[in-house]
Amino acid sequence: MKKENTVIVVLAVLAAVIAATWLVLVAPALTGNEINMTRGVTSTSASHYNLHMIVLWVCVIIGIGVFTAMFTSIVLHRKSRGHKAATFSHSTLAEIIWTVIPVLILVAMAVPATTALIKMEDSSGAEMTVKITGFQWRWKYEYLDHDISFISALDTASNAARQLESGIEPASVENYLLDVDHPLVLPIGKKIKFLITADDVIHSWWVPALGWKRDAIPGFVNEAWTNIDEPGTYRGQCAELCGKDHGFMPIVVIALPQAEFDAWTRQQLADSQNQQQEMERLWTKQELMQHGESVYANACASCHQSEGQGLTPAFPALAGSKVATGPVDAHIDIVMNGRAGTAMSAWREKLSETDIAAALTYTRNAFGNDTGDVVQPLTITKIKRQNTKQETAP
Ligand SMILES: [Cu+2]
Repeated sequence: MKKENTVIVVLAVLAAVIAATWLVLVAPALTGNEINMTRGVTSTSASHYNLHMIVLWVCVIIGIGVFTAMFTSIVLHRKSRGHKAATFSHSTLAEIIWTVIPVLILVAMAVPATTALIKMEDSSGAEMTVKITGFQWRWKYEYLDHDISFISALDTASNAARQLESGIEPASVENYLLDVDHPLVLPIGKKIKFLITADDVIHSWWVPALGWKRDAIPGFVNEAWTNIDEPGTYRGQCAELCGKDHGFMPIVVIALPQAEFDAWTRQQLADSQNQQQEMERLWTKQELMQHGESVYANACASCHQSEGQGLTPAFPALAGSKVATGPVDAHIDIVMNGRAGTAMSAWREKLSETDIAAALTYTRNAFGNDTGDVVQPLTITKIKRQNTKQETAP
């Protein structure tokens, strides 16, 4: 090879290697932000990362080849050195080469990609199952093997800071819009299957560190699985545009060693027994008003506004409204089952019986709605049981 050619080849190789090294190593070290794809914490995310790196290096090698050829032609075969353009218009050999080589490269990359995809879809041999249901705008988690279920919604601090009138600076809230009241707690080193669905519109359950994302579609049950390697807190979000508060339904997964997970499940069962007892006792009006105020702030205020003034035309005012000051049975029905054709969704699965009773009592006695009505959690429980009976009756 001529000396000039060698210099150009060496320069092209160096440029490509420097660019790739910059992307993968130097830029993250300088900026503190990962520019490259992250490795994640599961076998699935690791296989995606490895695939991505293989493809990246294939691209680097192709880049070296193409740029070397290009710059060799531009610099060494330029017109000013007396070179004339070739006049041939067809070369069967060249066409065969530039078809066969890319096909071989693509086939070589498709083999590991397909293997990873098949493994991702295979949830057989799972040791526990969690059902995930998306609602506007919260997630319900049901641990099918442990008799545990709860709703996970945006945490109170983020929820307060996102309301403009609160005057709270979002930057002052840690993990702003990425924290929830009840995180999904999972054990590490265990194959966990997820059954993912939705109860209103399409949502999408996505935690990047796990290495996948699945749509939650009403009427469909999508499957996915994970096996988390390291304990930690992993955050994600709903990844499907699902309405007004789409940006406010984060996901938090806490991965714990098995023993800690077992302790957590025992605590959850004890808590749910307490909740059951709370639901069955008679509450005073003052207790319901106090609890109702916080339920209202978390669940109702984003549409009906903090002082019940509403946001016309989509979200009617509750202050002085016919529903909140009218017959209590009709009010309970709207809150539990929603109102067709409006933005009011059904809350029976999204809030506990105690929360629904407290929110009803609060809205019927706050904002100048002095009805004096008290709705007991037990009343809501009875209505819920009746409805369930009617739905399951043959
Ligand atoms: Cu959503």
